[in-house]
Amino acid sequence: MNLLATKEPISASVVLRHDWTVGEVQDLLDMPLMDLLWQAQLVHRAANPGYRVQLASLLSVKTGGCQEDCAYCPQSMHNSSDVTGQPELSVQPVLDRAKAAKNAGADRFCMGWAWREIRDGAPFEAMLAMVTGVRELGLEACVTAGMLTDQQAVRLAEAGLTSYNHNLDTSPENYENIISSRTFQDRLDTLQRVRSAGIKLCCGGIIGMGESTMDRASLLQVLANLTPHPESVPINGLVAVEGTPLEELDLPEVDPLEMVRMVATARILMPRSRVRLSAGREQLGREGQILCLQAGADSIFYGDTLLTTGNPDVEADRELLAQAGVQVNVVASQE
Ligand code: SAM
Ligand code: DTB
Ligand code: SF4
Repeated sequence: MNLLATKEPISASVVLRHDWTVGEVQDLLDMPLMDLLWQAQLVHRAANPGYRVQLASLLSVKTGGCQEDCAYCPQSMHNSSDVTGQPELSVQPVLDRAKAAKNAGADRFCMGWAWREIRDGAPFEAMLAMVTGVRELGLEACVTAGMLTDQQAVRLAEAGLTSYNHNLDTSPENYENIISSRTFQDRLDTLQRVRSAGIKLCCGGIIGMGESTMDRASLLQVLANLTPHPESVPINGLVAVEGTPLEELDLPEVDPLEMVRMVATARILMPRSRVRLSAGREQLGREGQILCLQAGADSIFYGDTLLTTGNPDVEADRELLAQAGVQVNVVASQE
C-alpha cells in the first residue's frame, strides 16, 4: 500500500501557462535543489498522483546515411561514426518488434527514420502501414522522420498516428552551433503542421552539448510557450558517439543533477505533459534516474537499444522502477 499517495489532485499546483520568460525559467533551473524538487513534486503528484510511468519502446526503421548535419548524431552522413546507411526495415518485421515490445510491457512504440524529410512513395506507404499495424496492436504509435508536408501529416493522422516526434534539440541562440542544414524556424513549422493535422506532439531537446544554463532555459521557454504544450517532452543527455563532432570536443559528461534540474523544470512548466527521460540514462546511474522520476519524469525509453546506441535492458528497468516505487503501463489514451 502506498501510504503517501495523494488521492485528490492538488489542483492549485497545476497551472498551465504559455507566457514564461527566459528569466523565470532560468530562476527555476537555478533554484536550490531541495526547493526545485519540492516545487516539481507538488506539480507532479497533483498531475500524476500514482507516479505512473509510461514505457515507450524505440526502433530505428531506417538507419544512417542522413543528409542533415546534426553535430550530435551518429546517423548523419557528414559525420564519421561507424553507423552507415542501412536498407529500410519492411512492415512485418517492424510489427513483429512492436508485438514483442508490447509483450515486454511497453504501451507506446516509437519508430525512427534517419531522414531530412518524409518522401512520398513506397517508403511512406510502408510507414502508414506500420502506424496502422502498431495501433491495431493496442499501442500508441509515434513516428520521428524529419520534416513533412501538410498532406503527409494528414495521411499519418488518418493512419492513426498518436504522436509525431520532432525535437527543437537546443535553444534558438545555440542552434546554429549544432545544426546548419535546417533552421530552428523549419522545426517550428514542422511542429505546426503536425498540430494542424490533429496529431499529438512529442518535442524536446538534448543537454550536454556545451550549452549554457541560459540555453537550457531558452529551450524550455520555447517548449513551454507552445500552445498547447507538447503532449510529450523527451529530455536527452548527449550520448557522445565516436566520429561525431560533439564527441570530438570531449565535453564533460552530463552531471546527473543537471538532468534532474532539467526534468524538474520541465515538469513545473508543462504540468500535464509526459516528460520522457530519454537518451543518456546509462550515464545517470540508479540514484540519478530515481531522482529524475521523483522530479517529474513519467516516461522512459524501454528496451536495450535506442536508435543506434544502448539503453538499459528491460530487466534492469523493471528492477529500477520497482525500487523507485512507481507504477507502469498507463492506459494508452491518457496523452
Ligand atoms: N531524423 C529525424 C529528426 O531528426 O527529427 C528523426 C530521428 S533523430 C535521431 C531524433 C532525435 O534523437 C534528435 O532530434 C535528437 O534529439 C536525438 N538524438 C540523436 N542523436 C543523439 C545523441 N547522440 N544523443 C542524444 N540525443 C540524440
Ligand atoms: C528522442 O528525443 N530521443 C530518441 C527518440 N526521441 C527518437 C532518440 C535518441 C537517440 C540517441 C542516439 C542513438 O541511439 O542513435
Ligand atoms: Fe538526421 Fe535526425 Fe540524425 Fe539529424 S538527428 S542527422 S535529422 S537522423
